[in-house]
Amino acid sequence: MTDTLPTTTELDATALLQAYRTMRTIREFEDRVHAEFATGEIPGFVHLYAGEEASATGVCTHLDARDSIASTHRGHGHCIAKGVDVKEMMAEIYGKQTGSCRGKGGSMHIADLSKGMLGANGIVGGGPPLICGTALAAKIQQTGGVGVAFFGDGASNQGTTLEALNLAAVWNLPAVFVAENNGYAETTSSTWSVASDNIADRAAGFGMPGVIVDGFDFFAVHEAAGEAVARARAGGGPTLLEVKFTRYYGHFEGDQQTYRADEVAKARETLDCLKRFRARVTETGQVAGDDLDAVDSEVAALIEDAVVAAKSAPKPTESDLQTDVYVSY
Ligand SMILES: Cc1ncc(C[n+]2csc(CCOP(=O)(O)OP(=O)(O)O)c2C)c(N)n1
Repeated sequence: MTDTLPTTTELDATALLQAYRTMRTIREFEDRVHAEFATGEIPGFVHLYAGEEASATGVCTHLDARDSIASTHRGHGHCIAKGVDVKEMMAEIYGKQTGSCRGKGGSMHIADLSKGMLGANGIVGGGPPLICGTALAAKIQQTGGVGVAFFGDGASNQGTTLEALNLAAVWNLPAVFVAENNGYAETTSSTWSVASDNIADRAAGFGMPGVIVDGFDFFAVHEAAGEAVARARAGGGPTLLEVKFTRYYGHFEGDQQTYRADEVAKARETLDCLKRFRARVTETGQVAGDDLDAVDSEVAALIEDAVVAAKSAPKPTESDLQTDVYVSY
């Protein structure tokens, strides 16, 4: 939680720009979906990830094609960080045929198995057990792959999550459990619902390392996640990371947020992960401000294109209801 210079010195300018591009893409995507949702054109429930970009990005920077992630109902950031096509994601959110799941999943069920993205998930606590499955498969097949489960503070109280932590430890799985503690499960404060000061403290009960990270600091997340992923790949077993931050929007789009006060404005102003990243890399001379500005423009154009394409794409037809119902193995 300190503001010291990055110890993750292996990130060169190209890698730093890529990390910034990912975080900026998530932010732009989320801000745009927020605005578009208000027009009434987007069907279904939408839960936004803005403010939490450093977590998905800091973790997924360490992952490659061997690795898989399981997400939550707040899954857009995880998808983008794992490389799911942004245009397909936007089309999916609009419920269109060109979407990642042909418009039949929507925001809460975007999945792309070809990218190791097992799916956003409407079931709170649904991701951790899935990751035990992929991590076990990776271990048995000796692929060197790692499974990463993202889940919220609310999900940390689900039996499924606690069982998954136990199994992962018992089976010594190549897994990383990332508890994204944004302070609330819907309207319930984690200070009220989590029976320990920190979710990471629970790791001791499973005999695995538990690490608390400042979720507004990309470098802190990147460093902690790097250690956890490396340990998992080397056969050292699972880690529980707790990433703490504030979500910028309501629990879902349309949430009146009567349960919280001015913490969001303060976080946006003083803690924001993109502002902190920009300040750090420009102050150290690692990346020029102009290069970051160029990424901003490139990302803005990408999101604009994605929205235009999504709006004009066809909806699924009645016969599409009969496809993708069963999966053959
Ligand atoms: C098994 C299950 N129980 C309850 C719900 C309803 N629900 C949806 S989101 C949510 C809160 C989740 O909070 P948290 O895990 O902290 O994630 P966050 O929304 O803060 O990212 C709940 C209770 C659900 N979708 N699934």
